[in-house]
Amino acid sequence: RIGFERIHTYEEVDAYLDELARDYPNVVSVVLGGRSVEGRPIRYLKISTTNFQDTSKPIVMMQSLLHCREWVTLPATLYAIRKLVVDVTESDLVQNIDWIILPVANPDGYIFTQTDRYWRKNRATRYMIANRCPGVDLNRNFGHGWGTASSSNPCQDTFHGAGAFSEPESAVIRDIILEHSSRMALYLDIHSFGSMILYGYGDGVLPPHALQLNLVGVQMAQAIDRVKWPSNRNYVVGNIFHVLYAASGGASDYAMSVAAPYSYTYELPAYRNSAWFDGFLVEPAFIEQAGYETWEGIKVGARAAAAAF
Ligand code: 0X9
Ligand code: ZN
Repeated sequence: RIGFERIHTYEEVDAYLDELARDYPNVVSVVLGGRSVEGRPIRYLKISTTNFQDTSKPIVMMQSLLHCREWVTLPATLYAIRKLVVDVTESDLVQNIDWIILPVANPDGYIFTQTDRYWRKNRATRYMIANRCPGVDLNRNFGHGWGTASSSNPCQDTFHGAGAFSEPESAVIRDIILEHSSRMALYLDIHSFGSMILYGYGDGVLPPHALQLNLVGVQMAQAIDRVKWPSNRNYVVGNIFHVLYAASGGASDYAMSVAAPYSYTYELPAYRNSAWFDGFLVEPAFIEQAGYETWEGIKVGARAAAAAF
């Protein structure tokens, strides 16, 4: 069983996926998408009342821990899984939508953060210089605009790798998106921190449906803000380039460019009390709250994207 009293390990999450598939065989299946640089399984859940056979249904996909130090993103996806499978209070979400949920997108990095808490990238060693500077920023390694607003220096936190999808971790996600491209209604890449809901593209170019994207983004943000941790600020919604910075090769940009009309990067808040200054560190008392309030936004996005599908 998985609770929200602490943030769980890769091994615990992996075992939990099997447990869910065993306990809820009619709605949950576990899929091995591929393996990380260090050979760890990258596994995701398919949640569906029709075993993904009803191709008229929209799909919502979400993932967390692409950036492995952003720990609070994991309980956010685990909370969504719980509300879709274990503690179902709004059954339309599972009846009308098929879900793909990938909780640990960067398993090597996540394990590395148990000892080096601020690691962001994967653990690729093939770009190292004089045995230093491993790792590719997986959120600069996707195929939309690859290499245009990212670093070619392996020692940087935004190092983009040898080419689009040079890393197995991003290739796994690409393959899932492409396999389901015709049905992908909403794609959510969950990051932290900053209390933002961002959409593409990372070079500031807006897609034709940008006003719709912004509208649904604001609706999600308002739903979260209504129940948010009181001392946290309201969410900011906008194009990544215009509200944050230029960034190429992002997962959500790629998903929007090939599949999902609604595609966002969530930047969850920094959950901390006054004595807590680092937004990547998560106070245990806020873990369940993070899941609860993020789920309010996800529901709104899922229903809007499904209605437009
Ligand atoms: O820089 C990033 O990868 C994300 N911010 S973070 O602080 N979690 O590193 C924002 C990425 C948003 N990218 C696109 N929508 N393209
Ligand atoms: Zn991130």
